[in-house]
Amino acid sequence: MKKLITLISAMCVVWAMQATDIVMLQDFESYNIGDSISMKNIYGSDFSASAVVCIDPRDSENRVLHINCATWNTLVNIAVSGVSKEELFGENTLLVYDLYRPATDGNYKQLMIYYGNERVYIDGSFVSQGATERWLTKSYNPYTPAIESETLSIGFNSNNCEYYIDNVRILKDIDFGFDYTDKQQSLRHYATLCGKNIGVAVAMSDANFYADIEDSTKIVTRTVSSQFNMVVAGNEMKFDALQPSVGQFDFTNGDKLVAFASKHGMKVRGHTLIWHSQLPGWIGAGSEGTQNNNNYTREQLLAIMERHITTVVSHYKGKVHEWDVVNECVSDNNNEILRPSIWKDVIGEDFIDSAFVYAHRADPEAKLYINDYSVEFSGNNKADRYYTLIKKLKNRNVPIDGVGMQSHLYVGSVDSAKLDANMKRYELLGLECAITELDLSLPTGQFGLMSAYEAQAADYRKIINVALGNTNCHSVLMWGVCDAVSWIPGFTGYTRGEPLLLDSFFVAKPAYYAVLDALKSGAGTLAIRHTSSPNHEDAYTNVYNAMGQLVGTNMNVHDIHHLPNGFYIINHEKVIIR
Ligand code: 9MR
Repeated sequence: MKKLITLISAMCVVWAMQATDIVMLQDFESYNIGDSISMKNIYGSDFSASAVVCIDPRDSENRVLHINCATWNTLVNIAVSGVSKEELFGENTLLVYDLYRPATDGNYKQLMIYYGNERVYIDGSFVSQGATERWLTKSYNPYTPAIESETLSIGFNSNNCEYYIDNVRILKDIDFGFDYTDKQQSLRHYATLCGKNIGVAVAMSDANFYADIEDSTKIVTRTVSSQFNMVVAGNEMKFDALQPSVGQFDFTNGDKLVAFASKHGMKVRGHTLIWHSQLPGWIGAGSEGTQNNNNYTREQLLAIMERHITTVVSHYKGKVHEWDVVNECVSDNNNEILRPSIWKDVIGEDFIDSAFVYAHRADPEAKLYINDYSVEFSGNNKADRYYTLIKKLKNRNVPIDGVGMQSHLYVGSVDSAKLDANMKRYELLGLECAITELDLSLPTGQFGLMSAYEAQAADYRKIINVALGNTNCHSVLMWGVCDAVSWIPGFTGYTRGEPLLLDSFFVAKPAYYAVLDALKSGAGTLAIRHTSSPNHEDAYTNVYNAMGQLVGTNMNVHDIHHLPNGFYIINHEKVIIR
């Protein structure tokens, strides 16, 4: 419980969390050490498991529940009192608990939450439960059950797991800081007005996104669809996900994402066709992507590449707007251009040319991108080697349309002038640019400090402003919908985190308002005619001229493109069309 009080007070010095009610269902403090909590098997079968109150492995003054489970489908029963079903499962309610896993606990398993006999939450798949040997806060927006019950059952679907839980609680009537139902309060609205794509990456393990994908009332789905006009799969369109066995393609999750995007009038970015990482085991490239365990020849590997790209890009033809064709091919070693990989080492440097040609043949309309990290700022060694490589590709007529800058950045590291110069040099080559995986992380020591969130907001604003100022930059995508799902904490050994626009409970941070404000100002001053492929679905109402006379009703970006040059008022914003 002590941890939670610290957490709440940390949140209160920040932004809107004060308005949210927190109801503790169980913190285990009223139990004696050694007390058992009942468990159940969801099928009523015999089970082998125990749930015993014990001392927190990290804090001798705190009591927590220790669960050992040897059988599948076996959950812990948590009594629910003083909270109605409506409060527990409201649209703006999150069920939250703290989870601690010892080093020996198996990682991939499936979380299930039952309310009485009805399942109200299940992980979309057997997914990673995050780091071991530290407390992690998990939050969920469960399904509304048809039944009444007094028991919530929580557990992991695995036949071998050990974990601790604490502070099972609900956050109700969450004040997200913005109104999801008002489209004029959305990033998407103003980005569309600016002719830009504002996107987000969603993954299988993200707040149940893929399981909730058809339920527009869920916090995660309505956040993604109301705030963004572009979406990219965090992992589900990578080589290992799409072709797990040789010649066997699995488009299940990719198709779900495409259907979601189409339903909500969003574009899809495809990520990624050829990469040294997240390759299926059958390629035999090993964990570093550099081995050739099957001794493929250049011709064989080219055939594998051609088959994968052709099948995937043809499957998504007309549905995936742009592809990261080659990902992270530039070396982190200043003395070489390309990183070692099975593709580069066996095929040769022209694997890049071939990948782009195969993709272009499969969908000539799709925009084809190269994509990499640490390539954002002109003058940086890797950024300059990336530029040299791309210039050569362009000079030999490789069908490349755009340059992806991943932008996994630290707060305080954004140099607007260098980012701007970088985008401009690509414009001179006739190439588009996109900020493809934006996150701006803070050191853990700065979590909770308003000054840190303001510095983060300032960096987000800088990036949006550079994107708005460069007509060849059409898209900015965030690498994750909220801080809880970011890859940064795990990747940095929990030394950095909180890099996104929304906090772990989907509440808007200063960074969100900075991006909204930058897009709003951009919508007021940008030359709308320069937009690329507007989202026609986003209709606007009335357009007035500078004299205040109505010149059009129910206009969308497409109609606005055809207005004569001049000064207009669109949705209460000043807009110059030139
Ligand atoms: O966000 C992805 C994370 O869930 C995966 O574990 C990780 C494995 O490599 O890939 C992450 O996404 C990466 C992206 O595909 C390419 N650029 C770096 C991203 C962060 O690692």
